[in-house]
Amino acid sequence: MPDLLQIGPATDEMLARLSAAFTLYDAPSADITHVYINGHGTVDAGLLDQLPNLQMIGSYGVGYDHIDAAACAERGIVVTHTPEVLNAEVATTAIMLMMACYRELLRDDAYVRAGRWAKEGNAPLTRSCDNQTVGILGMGRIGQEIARKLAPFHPHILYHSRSPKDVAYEYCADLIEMAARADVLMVITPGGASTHHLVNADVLKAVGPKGTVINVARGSVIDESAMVAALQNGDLGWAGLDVFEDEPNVPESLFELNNVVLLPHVGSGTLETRAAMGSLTVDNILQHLEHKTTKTPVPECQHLM
Ligand code: NAP
Ligand code: 8YV
Repeated sequence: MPDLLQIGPATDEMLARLSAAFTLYDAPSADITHVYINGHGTVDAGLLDQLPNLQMIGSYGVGYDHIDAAACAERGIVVTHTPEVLNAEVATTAIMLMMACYRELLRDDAYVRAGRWAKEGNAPLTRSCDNQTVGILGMGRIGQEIARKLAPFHPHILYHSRSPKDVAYEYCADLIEMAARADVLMVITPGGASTHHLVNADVLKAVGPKGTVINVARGSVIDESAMVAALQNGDLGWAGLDVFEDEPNVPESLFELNNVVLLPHVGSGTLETRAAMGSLTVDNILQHLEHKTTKTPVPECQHLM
């Protein structure tokens, strides 16, 4: 059987399918032809040098900023990811974070648990999620799903990306201008060098004390120190965060703030969606083994198929 390097955990179902076709290893060697990687490991030129016979990498997740895809393509190694199957789940997470911020879900839950309702009366009023101006940074597969799922809340949708898309929402060529107009800035671009600290102190200032930032993209897209400072001093109103710059380490100063909702990178983390991602990841690996083709190569590797 051919040799597969497993980087990070996989479900029992994925492991059963992979081990029926490969011998699985947890360390690199010259005999490895395929790699399975959970979204959180790293594949760089140093690792590729230790895998001279590598043909294909199946990554469990749509974002692949943890893999040097250009270096893989140069060496003829195909990288696959899991687009589309998680759009709906990640969009739900983004909207859930927006609602938790707006309706003070965590504050009011704590209010009831602490017995304050009976002692002090009704909790303070919150803000409505209806009729908000939502600026979506990254109008790709997931950004478009967020816009569609928000429709019952009658938002005015603005979006920013490097180029306009074929959608019915208002394109903003200037990110700061969009941030200034938006009540909520939803961040859903890829990670990596091209988006590093795209949401900087100036963008956060433009969102402002009455505004909310939601990040379900990558922690690297927001200047986290600037965001923490803005949340602490009231220059930014609220933040709903699924992702952080140095996961799983989260700045402890965020734990003391009441104007944040924090999640441990679970945007796609339901049983149903993770099963679909797992199936697609393994389908790609097995299809490559049998036919040298794949279902969902990353853009950098499409010419290799
Ligand atoms: P996608 O379809 O490729 O969409 C990405 C969007 O971002 C496009 O509209 C793209 O438009 C825009 N963009 C890319 N670079 C940009 C830049 N430098 N400045 C402004 N806009 C930029 O990707 P997707 O499937 O929606 O996924 C997006 C990302 O979500 C993934 O890469 C991943 O990092 C993250 N994600 C997170 C979770 C989670 O669990 N929290 C789950 C899934 C995905 P232009 O190319 O025109 O700029
Ligand atoms: C996963 C993700 O958490 O798809 C992505 O880009 O960030 C998430 O869906 C991750 O890939 C699984 O470890």
